[in-house]
Amino acid sequence: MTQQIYQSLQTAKNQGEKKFVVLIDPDKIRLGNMNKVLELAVKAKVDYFFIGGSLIVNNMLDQCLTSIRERCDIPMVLFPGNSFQLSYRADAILFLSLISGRNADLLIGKHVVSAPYLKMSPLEIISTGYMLVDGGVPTTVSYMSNTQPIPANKDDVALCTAMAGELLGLKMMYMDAGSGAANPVSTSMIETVSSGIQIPLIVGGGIRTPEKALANAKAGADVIVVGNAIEEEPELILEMAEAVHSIRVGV
Ligand code: 1GP
Repeated sequence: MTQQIYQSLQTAKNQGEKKFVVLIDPDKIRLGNMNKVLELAVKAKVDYFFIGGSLIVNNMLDQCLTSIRERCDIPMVLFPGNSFQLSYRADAILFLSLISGRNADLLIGKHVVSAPYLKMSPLEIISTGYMLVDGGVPTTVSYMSNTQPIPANKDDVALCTAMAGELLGLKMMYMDAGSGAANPVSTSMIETVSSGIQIPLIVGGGIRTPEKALANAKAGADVIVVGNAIEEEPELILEMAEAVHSIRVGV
């Protein structure tokens, strides 16, 4: 199994470059919007697509992956909300452990069930510590996972959680305020966590403006993920990608 995507993330981190990711939820994206999003993503040099959602009710995952691949080469990374959201048509999968919560099933249980399938798959598997941070509104993820997010002002709790995940051998951290969060993860929490870990840090949830995307990247996020805002206004892709890609730390 190659580690192409992970290696490219690590190289970018070492060089102080930032990556911009568009989250596509196969349940929510409208077909008309999808074509527009893909066209703009190519133009904006979006680095990756994350594909997933906490429910996926319409069984469109395979179709969504196929239609993206027909139109562009941007790598597709599964961001699964549950163990049914697997497909060999993607390039990689975030093998998520919900380390902000204390639900054993989402820390290791589901992983035991899906491990044999993943071992056989051609997917690049990237073990990722998933940290839900309170975004001001109850999110689908916190309800479905039956876990409490990390309080938004507890930077130290987030830091210790991320450090523990790194020490356990997880290869990336994903701090997420949840899709459609009213309050995205604060720059202060991003600074605190990024300064305490060496692995790539992904940040998403409730990012609605290029300014916030830029501020997060400056604060230490290596990868910025945006979903909702782009579903509503696809043109935002251009400005957001430009803002994130404009950063070269140490140059
Ligand atoms: C959610 O981080 C992602 O898991 C993206 O959130 O849809 O609010 O951009 P938004």
